[in-house]
Amino acid sequence: MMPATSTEQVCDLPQAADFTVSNLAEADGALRDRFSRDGYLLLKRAVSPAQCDALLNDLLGVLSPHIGFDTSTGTPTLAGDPFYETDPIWDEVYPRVQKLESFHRFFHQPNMLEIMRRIAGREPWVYPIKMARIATPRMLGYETPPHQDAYSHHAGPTMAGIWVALHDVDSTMGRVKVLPGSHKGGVRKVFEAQGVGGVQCEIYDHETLWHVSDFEQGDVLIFNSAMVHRAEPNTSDSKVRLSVDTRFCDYGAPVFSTNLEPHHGWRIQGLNWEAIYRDWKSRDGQYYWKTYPNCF
Ligand SMILES: O=C(O)CCC(=O)C(=O)O
Repeated sequence: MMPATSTEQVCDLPQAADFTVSNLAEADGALRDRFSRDGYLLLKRAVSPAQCDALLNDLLGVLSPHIGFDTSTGTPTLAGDPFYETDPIWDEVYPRVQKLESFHRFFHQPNMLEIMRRIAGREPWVYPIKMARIATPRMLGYETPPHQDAYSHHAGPTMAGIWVALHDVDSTMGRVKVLPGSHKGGVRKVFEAQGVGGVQCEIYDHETLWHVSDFEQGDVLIFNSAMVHRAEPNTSDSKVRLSVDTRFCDYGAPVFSTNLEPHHGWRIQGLNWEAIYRDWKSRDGQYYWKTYPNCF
């Protein structure tokens, strides 16, 4: 099957079905079988509103005045100019996001670790790199292109992505979507592309059916390291999508060194662990990754 090598070919054939829905009340075996079949799991409302709101409020605190919150819709809103990863406004606010203790601790809470443990069936190790996504409107063409995390994180097969919607996300707000089953063909060639990450992977001609739905607050998307996923453009007038994600693997699996650095620490001066940890209330868990036995 010939790959489609341009963004146009990828975007011209959009077909979508709803995500297959999973939830934490299901048996571990059923969740693992579906994860292995589809390459992803959408766990509905797996994180409590209280946990989501606590982090959302902290994020909104450091994103002010660029992003506010519409209490009537429960949606973050853009207050000024739009921006995307690496723009000057993003570079101004992102170090403040990265310095939030609650942001780094979010995926280490017991219920989050339990979700990862249940899906992997093994003791999980949470990558130090933590990402916050700020998808603003009026940045069409800069959304995350189709990619596989196995490439971007130099990761092996037990690595998975875990992504959490901190508020409801409707179809105008730049939802994340997945190409079910695409993890089965291994790691693909990549091409330069505009948007977060700067590369997109091959999409084959027959791969036209994406899975996507609106997210509710607390929905968790878990994806296999080789599963192709992307973001839709944010076509709303002023709504902003805020979500957080990281990666995890079986404890002891090889982890590439860049995953031990703060997200964008490689290009934003002074964005290092020392600065991130400086004002935390507790030192617990700081530098936890230093004792990981298998980095390369
Ligand atoms: O949330 C997004 O826009 C992108 C998420 C993503 O692609 C990822 O976590 O790898």
